[in-house]
Amino acid sequence: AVSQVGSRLESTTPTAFQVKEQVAKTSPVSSYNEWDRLEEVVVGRVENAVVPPFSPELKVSANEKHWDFFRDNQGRPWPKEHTEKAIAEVEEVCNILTQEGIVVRRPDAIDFTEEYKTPDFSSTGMYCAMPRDILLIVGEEIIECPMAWRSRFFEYRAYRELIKEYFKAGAKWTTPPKPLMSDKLYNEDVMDLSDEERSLQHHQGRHFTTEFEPCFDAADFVRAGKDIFVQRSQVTNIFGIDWMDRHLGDEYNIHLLTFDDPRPMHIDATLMLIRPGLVLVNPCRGCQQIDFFKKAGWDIVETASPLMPADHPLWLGSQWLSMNVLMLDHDRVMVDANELPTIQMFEKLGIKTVKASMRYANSYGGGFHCWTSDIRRSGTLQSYF
Ligand code: DAV
Repeated sequence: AVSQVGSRLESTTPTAFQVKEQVAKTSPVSSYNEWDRLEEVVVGRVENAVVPPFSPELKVSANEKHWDFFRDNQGRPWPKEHTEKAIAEVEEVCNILTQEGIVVRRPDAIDFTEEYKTPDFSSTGMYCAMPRDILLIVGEEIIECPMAWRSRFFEYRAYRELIKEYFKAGAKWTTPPKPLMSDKLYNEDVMDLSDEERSLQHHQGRHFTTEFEPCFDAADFVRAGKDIFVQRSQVTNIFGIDWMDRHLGDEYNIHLLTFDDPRPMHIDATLMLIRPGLVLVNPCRGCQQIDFFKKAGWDIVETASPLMPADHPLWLGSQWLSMNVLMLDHDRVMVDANELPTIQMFEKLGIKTVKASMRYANSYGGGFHCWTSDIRRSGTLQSYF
């Protein structure tokens, strides 16, 4: 069928066979873990970002002290001065990465204010600041994750120009089933529970998202070659994890981790894989399966205390973004210039620190790891366990 289609094309259009020839043998997308030498990375944007609706999914994730902010500002641009400072910080991050010889790509700052309506819900958008949430890179494949927040339903539009380009150059491109996001995906009452009660229900298998349909954010997964770790969070359900497990097949092992965390959303301020044999953990969010790493001979290091000032507006995310670092290779880490204890911790571990300030960028819910998605790292698929 392919050659028939090709033969009907205009002579100026490449035939299917020629298209295949043009595809590079090596994909521009190739990343199997969190630590091999970084060659190309997508860095998010907060330009045109909009405060998401004050919805149940937001309440269950954002600290209660910011609820008034969200109630008052939903659907509007985030505070201008703060956003300008965040933009400047992220520009500096891009400059540093470029100086390190890493190719930096950016999503399109599309309009997020427009209201959209599907048969199941309506919403306004949010931003394209956190590529780590939406783009899951497994080897040569880009997976556009079916995220659970209604305000993020159309976020993929900001990345489509980039993804099409990567596909044309040889990458594999997958979009898992899009969730309907009807009310059936959410246990709304979970947002009103105390942290204790929410944690209890979480460990008993009842969460903010139901098992109505698959949903997952890329940032709930961390990759160690053939072993991929994931948590069941407010935005990633078991249905979604099963989808990923079956999709990736026998070549990969998906391991489900559980943590003591009343608001689990994204694993990368809870457990971070630094390099083969070294896992960084959040001392306040115990991991119930940490023996898996111990038995494999890995060193488990508790991250240093964060220095984020209590009065700094962290609308999304927590002070633990201090451990949300980006490995440039086995021996170099990008870390917040303000987080001295974390810097000293890495230096003691023999890992050189590349420093930049992300305080204002942190306010939108992410550190270096969240704000980026590695497109290409050197190295191949390996087993580390
Ligand atoms: O745990 O502070 C970090 C992940 C955001 N993408 C937290 C949230």
